[in-house]
Amino acid sequence: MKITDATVSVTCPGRNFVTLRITTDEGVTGLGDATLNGRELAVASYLADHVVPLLAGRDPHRIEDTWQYLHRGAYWRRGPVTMAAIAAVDVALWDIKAKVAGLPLYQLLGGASRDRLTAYGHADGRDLPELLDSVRARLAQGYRAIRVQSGVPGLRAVYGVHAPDGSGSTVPHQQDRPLVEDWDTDAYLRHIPAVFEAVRAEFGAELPLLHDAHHRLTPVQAARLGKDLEPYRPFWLEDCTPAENQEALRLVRRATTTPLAIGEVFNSVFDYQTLITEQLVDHVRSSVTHFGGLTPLRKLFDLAALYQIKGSTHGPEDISPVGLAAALHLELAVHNFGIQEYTGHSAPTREVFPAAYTFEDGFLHPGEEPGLGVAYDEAAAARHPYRRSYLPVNRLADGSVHDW
Ligand code: GCO
Ligand code: MG
Repeated sequence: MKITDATVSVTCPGRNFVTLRITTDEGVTGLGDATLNGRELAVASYLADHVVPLLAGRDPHRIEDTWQYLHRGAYWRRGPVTMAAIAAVDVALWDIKAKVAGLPLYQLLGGASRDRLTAYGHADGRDLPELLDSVRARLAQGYRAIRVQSGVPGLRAVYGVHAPDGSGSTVPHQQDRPLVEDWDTDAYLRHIPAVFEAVRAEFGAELPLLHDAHHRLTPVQAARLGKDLEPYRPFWLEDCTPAENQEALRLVRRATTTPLAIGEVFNSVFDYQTLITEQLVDHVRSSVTHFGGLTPLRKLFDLAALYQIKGSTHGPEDISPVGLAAALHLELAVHNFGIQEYTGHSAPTREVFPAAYTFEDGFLHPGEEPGLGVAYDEAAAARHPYRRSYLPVNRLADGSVHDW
C-alpha cells in the first residue's frame, strides 16, 4: 500500500481546526488533527509546504519509521508547530492502519483495559452563586468530576470564567486582537480556598473537584495554594507553575500532598524527564495533537506508568474531534489512564466532524467503528472559512504582562 495524496484543510465552525487527510492507492483515508490554537496557519503551512511533499509514495503502515523520519529528519526537533504537524501525520496513519485491519484503533493499541473513560467537565462562575449553578448544570449533564474556576474579587475578566456577553470566556476566539484580561495573584490565593470550601459544603466530599492555575504561580505561591486546598482534597491542581523549569516542582511537591497535573503545553518526553523520574507530578496531561501523535504519547504514558503516574490528556474545545478520538482510543487501551477532560464541541463542529465516540453518564467511549471513528465533511467545512483568532493576554495592575 502507498500514500497517494495528503491535503491540509483549515475550517472555523465556531473556532479554527486544522485537519490533515491522507489517502492511499487502495482508497483508504486517514485523518489527523494539527490544531494549534491562535497559531493555526503556521502548522497548516508546515504541513502543506514541508511535510505533504514527503508523503507520496511512502508505505502508510510504517508509522514508527515515518515518525522518526519527520522528527529526526527535520533536524529542528520539538516545538508546538513541528509536533502538531507530526502528530497529524502519525494519527492519520494509525487511522488508516486500523481501518485496513477493520478494527477500532484501541484494538491495535492492546485492546480495552477498561470499559469506559471517566471524564471531567468545566464549571465556572464570576461569583459563588454562579459557580454553584454551573456545577449543578454539569452534574445534570452526567459529569462525575468537575473542574472549578472562579472569578476573583477585584478582577474584571479571568480566563476560564464566562462573562455574560461571552467575553473573558473559556473559548476566546474570532478576535482580531488578543483580549486583555487582568490578574492579581495575591487576590487569587486569598479567594480560591474559600471557593473550594463552599463547593465542598454544597456538593459533599465525594465529588472529584479539579482546578487549573494556568501556569500563573511561582513555586512558593503554588506550594501555598496546594497546602490551602488540602482540606478540600482536590483531585488535582493543574499547571500550577510555568514548568519550563522542571526543578521548580520539587519545592511544590515537598510542601503539599495536593495531587499535581501538568503538561498541556509540553510537546516532548524531555519536557517531563525530571518530573517523571523524580515523581514530582501525578498526571501527565499532554494531548495527542500537541505531543507529536499517538506514537510518542504511548511511550510517555508507559514511562509514567513505571512511577504510578497517570495519563490524562488535555481535551479542550480547541482539540478537534479527531484529536479527541485519538486520545480516547489510547486511554481505553493503556492501564495507567487517569481522567479525560471533556467540554464537548459545538453543533457546527460536530457537523464538520461526524464522530462515533460517546459521552454517557459521565463516561466517554471511542466507539466501535474501524479506525478513529471520525469523518470529515468537506462541504460542511467549506461553509466555515478560517478566521484569525488569538488567545488572551494577561496584565497585572501595574500594566506588565503576566503568564496566563
Ligand atoms: C484546559 C486549558 C485550555 C487551554 C486552551 C489553550 O485545561 O482546558 O487550560 O483552556 O488554555 O486549550 O488553547
Ligand atoms: Mg489547563
